[in-house]
Amino acid sequence: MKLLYSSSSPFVRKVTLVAQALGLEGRIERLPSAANPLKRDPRITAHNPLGKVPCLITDDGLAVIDSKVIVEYLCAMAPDDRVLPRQGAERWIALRQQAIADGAIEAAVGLRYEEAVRPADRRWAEWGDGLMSKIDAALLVLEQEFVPPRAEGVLGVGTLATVALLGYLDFRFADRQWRKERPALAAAYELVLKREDVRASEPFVAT
Ligand SMILES: N[C@@H](CCC(=O)N[C@@H](CS)C(=O)NCC(=O)O)C(=O)O
Repeated sequence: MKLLYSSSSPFVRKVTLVAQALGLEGRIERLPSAANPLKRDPRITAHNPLGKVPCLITDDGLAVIDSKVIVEYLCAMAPDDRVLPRQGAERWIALRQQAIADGAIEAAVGLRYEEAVRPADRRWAEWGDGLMSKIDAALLVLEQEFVPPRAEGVLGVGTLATVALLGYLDFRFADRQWRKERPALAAAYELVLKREDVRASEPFVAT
């Protein structure tokens, strides 16, 4: 399998964390790309009309797009109830947590584009505030629902998506200091950060 990726993308990170948890990371070749809402990268658009990463190209040549769908694809390849339960309430709780974390990531990426891509004279402060309030509300729920992390062992998709969110907030929005408002989530996150597999996928800007 091949993964069109960006080293700073939180959605790519979530997929990477899930692949690691399932023991599939060694089967994925990573292809560099430069996703940008304005400058479409032909390396991505050749496979994904939306021009977004992550995009997983299967061994059969199918381009699987959207991180949630890629997570489903990987979990179908190497089913593991600890990552994503196959049935019952636990499955829907895990998918719900992923959806909340993903929605907050979407807001954070949108905010990043507002700050890094939109010309300063065309920005609208209320729009940015609206995105930030989605992130704040998601963090409140995730703090209540974050599965107490273990120092070792397999983490579930809800936790992994939350890790991708928190890592991205630290990476792009460190000045917002989310830990002040959410100390319990911060304490749980510190435990997860002790894990080598989590640290190995921390976001960075490729040079
Ligand atoms: N819903 C998609 C969102 C993916 C996404 O927004 N990726 C960003 C990078 S973090 C991207 O490719 N942006 C380029 C663009 O918006 O055109 C997913 O879960 O994979």
